Amino acid sequence: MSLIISETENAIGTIIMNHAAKRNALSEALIDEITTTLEAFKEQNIRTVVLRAPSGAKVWSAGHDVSELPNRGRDPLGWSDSLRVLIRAIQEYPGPVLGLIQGGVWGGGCEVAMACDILVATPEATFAITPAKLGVPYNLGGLLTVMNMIPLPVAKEMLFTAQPIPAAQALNLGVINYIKPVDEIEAFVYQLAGQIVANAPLSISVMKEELRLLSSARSITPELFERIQGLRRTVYDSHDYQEGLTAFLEKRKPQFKGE
Ligand code: LCV
Repeated sequence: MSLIISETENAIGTIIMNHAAKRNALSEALIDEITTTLEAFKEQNIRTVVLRAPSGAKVWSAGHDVSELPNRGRDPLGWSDSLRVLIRAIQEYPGPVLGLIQGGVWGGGCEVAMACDILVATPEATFAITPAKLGVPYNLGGLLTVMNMIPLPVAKEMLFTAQPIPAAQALNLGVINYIKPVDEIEAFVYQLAGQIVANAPLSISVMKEELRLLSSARSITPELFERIQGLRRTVYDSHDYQEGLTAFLEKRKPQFKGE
């Protein structure tokens, strides 16, 4: 059974994440279907993509599929991790990806939403960045996505508390472009998409890539990179990382010891 619904109309593609039983947890299987569809959209010269959950969804995405995170001793967010593959597929798609957000957006799902180029959310939508809840050492690229989208004090609050922020606050911060009621959001998003596909696709896709390259341009020395990787390793090698995974899967509160 497919975990997404996809459709195309007038150079606009739609991908509906449709794994309600797991609250659209970003499993390898779900991510494979999304990235495969994005590749197919590229072949069909789809100029703009809408990424969404089914209308009325209470959860847009529950984030990384925790049951697929590796046990301690292995970087859970390495380059080839499926969540990282999906983030890059969205950021590198040669046309704007519009996030139509309804419901809760959790963890890696938040980063997927923030990898989209334009975000429109319903008033009930919330956004939570949750590595601290699980004991996960977020990766550099992921933190850069967060830093590029959210002012540092609020980014730190979201990362350190792992608590959701409401759509209204996300709008005030400029993380999302619009808030629209559930009975208006679809028409609004597709009208926006229509405006985009009426413009020059080459100009837009190159500007999107220029902005991606400029926003990710940071100088970091090999020594600094290795120091950061060493720090992250102390986290994913830790008791607390294992405890975070185990507690989630056992549906209980984790007991973190700081070791
Ligand atoms: C696997 C799940 C998940 C899930 N994985 O429904 O950003 S990082 O670094 O933290 C990164 C590693 C990451 O993204 O980690 C995941 C962060 N996500 C979260 O912390 C959200 C975890 N999920 C929830 O808090 C709840 O599921 C929400 C509030 C999203 C929905 O609550 P609701 O009561 O509607 P359930 O919790 O009953 O979940 C329904 C089924 O989906 C599974 C969950 O285990 C349950 O499966 P069973 O029916 O087999 O028990 N599920 C939910 N999230 N991230 N599986």
